[in-house]
Amino acid sequence: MSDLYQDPIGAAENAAKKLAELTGKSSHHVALVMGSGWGSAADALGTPTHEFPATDLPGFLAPTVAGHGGVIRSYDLQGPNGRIHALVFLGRTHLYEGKGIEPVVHGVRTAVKAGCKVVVLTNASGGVNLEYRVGQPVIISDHISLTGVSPLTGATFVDLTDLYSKRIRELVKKADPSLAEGVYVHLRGPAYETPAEIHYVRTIGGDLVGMSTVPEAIAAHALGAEILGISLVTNAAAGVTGEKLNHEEVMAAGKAAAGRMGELLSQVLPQL
Ligand code: 8IG
Repeated sequence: MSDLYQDPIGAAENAAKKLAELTGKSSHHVALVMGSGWGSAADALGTPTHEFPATDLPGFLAPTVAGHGGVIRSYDLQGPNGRIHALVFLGRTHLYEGKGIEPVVHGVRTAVKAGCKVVVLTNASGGVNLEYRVGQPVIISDHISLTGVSPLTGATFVDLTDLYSKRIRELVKKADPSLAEGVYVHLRGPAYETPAEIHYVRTIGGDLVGMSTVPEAIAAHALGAEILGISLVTNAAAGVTGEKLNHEEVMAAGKAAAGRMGELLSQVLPQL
């Protein structure tokens, strides 16, 4: 059995093999990672064929944050070109948990090794762009990484020009033309930013701030997957309103918008 830290790709292959055993599906086609508060959006996909704790697969850590489930579901969805197998992760591992980068990207690597050609990454974020409102979903058009951490090592010079697939973004905007697009800026956390840091993020071209998604997008894309990122603005970033930030407010805003997100995902997913 490959060690997650010594041989992360081998570890993902092991997890994919166990996934195939547990679901009886030799491959999956699309993966979805559900961020904070997005859990009930997954319910709009219908009844999963399988559901189990992520820790049933090798290499997955037990979750540490309230509302970050650590559950894996497999769905059979009806698409225009037949039935597709969708793999859904409820909850993810974050860099701020302090376990290093490998557990953060193990889920998406497992998904790609299980056959997923498309990975949908959802998250909750702070709105930096002054036009954004709490509860608004934003399609991620690009990102800026401010963590100094990459999931890749060695001479892995991956092109990130079209990291957040233009093709898929156009499909999503066709389904909901009211959706905005924005640049997601990744910070390690777990502290939220200072108002000065948010001013800096806005100055360098950021629209959203958050603590996830970027390493997963890079790791999945490096293995050949196409990426869609959708961010739900659950609070105004520090200094935008003068209000303080709290985790409960974030979870509540996520829950409130889950219905709209669920509809969007169930409409778009089968087409991917
Ligand atoms: I939800 O304001 C959520 N996640 N870094 N800043 C950062 N991450 C976040 C925020 C925020 N809101």
